[in-house]
Amino acid sequence: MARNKIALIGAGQIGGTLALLAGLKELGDITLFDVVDGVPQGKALDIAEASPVEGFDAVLKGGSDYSAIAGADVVIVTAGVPRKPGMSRDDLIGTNTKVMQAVGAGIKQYAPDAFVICITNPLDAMVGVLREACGLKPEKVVGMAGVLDSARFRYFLAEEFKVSVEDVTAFVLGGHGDSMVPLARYSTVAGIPLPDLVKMGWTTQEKLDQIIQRTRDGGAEIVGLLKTGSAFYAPASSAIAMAESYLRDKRRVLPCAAYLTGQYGVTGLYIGVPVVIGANGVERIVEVQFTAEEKAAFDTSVAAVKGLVEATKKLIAAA
Ligand code: A3D
Repeated sequence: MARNKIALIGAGQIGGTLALLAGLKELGDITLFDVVDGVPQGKALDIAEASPVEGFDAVLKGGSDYSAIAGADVVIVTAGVPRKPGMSRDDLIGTNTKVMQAVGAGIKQYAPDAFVICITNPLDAMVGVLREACGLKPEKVVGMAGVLDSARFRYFLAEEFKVSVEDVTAFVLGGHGDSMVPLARYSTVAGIPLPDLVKMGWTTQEKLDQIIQRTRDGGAEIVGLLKTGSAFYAPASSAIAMAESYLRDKRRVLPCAAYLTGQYGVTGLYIGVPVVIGANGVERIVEVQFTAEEKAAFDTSVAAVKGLVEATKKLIAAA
C-alpha cells in the first residue's frame, strides 16, 4: 500500500517543525515547498538524515515548483509572513492575501483531492481566501487555530491545578484573535466543569479570568519573547493533530475554523467551532447552546472576522 503524501506549503519555522513531526509520527511521505529555493530542499534533507536515528521511514523532498505537491493527500499551508513585536495578526493581511491566492492556484492544479489545513494569519480571513482560490469543497479546507488556542488554555489550567495536561479539556470558539471566546462552562478537569472547580475551591474566579486573558494573548506572549517571529512548535503540533485525524479517520472532535452555512446563525464565513474530522474532512459541525453572555462574545468575534474578510475582498478587487 502506498504511503500517504503530506505537502507543506511554506518551509519556514512552522513548516520545518511540521515536517519533523509528520516524520516522527510516520504519517507518510513529506514534501516541503517554498518560494525561497534551497530552504525546502535543505530542511527535507536534514530531517531525512534524522530518520535513521529516530527510526522512521519516509521519503522527504523539497521544491520550489508547485508540481512538487502533486497528488498530496494533505496540504498544510504556512506560506506568508508571521508577526513581529508590536504587530497584530491583522497587519499581515496585505501580503498574505496575495500569497493565499497563489497557493490556492497551486493546490487547484496539483492537489485537488487533498484535505487542506491553513495556518497562515490572520487565520479566519486567510482560510476563506485560500478556499476560494483553490475551489475545493468547504469540508476539505479548514483553518488551524482552535486546537492551539485550547492547548494553551489547557496548559495554563493544568499548571494552575497541578494536574496532568491530559486530564484537562478546553473549549475555545470564535475567531483566532483578541476576540476569541474560551468557554469555561465547557472546559473541564476529568469532566468537572471549571465553574464547579471554582465552587470546590480549586481556583478563584479572578485567577480563572486571568488565565482566560492569558490564553487570548497567548500568541502575543510568544512574539514578545522571541522578537523575531511567532510561535511554531505548538502551532505545528496542533495542525498535525488535525492531519492525523483525517488520515487515520479518527473522527476527533477538534475546534477548527470551519465554513459555516447557518450554524450559530452564521452563513458563508469561516469561524472557529468544534468539528468532527474524519476521512471525509469536516464530517460534522458541533453546535452547542450559548448563554446570553457567551452569545454576545461570539457575535463580537464574528463581527471582527467579518471586518477582516471585507478588507481582503477590497484588496482582491483593487488588485
Ligand atoms: P516563517 O518562518 O516566516 O515561514 C513562512 C514561509 O513562507 C517562509 O519560508 C517564506 O519563504 C514562505 N513563503 C512566503 N511567500 C510564499 C509563497 N508565495 N509561497 C510559498 N511560500 C512562501 O513563518 P512561520 O512558519 O513562523 O509562520 C507562518 C504563518 O503562520 C504566519 O502567517 C503566522 O502568522 C502564522 N501562524 C498562525 C498561527 C495560528 O494559530 C493560526 C500560529 C502561529 C503562526
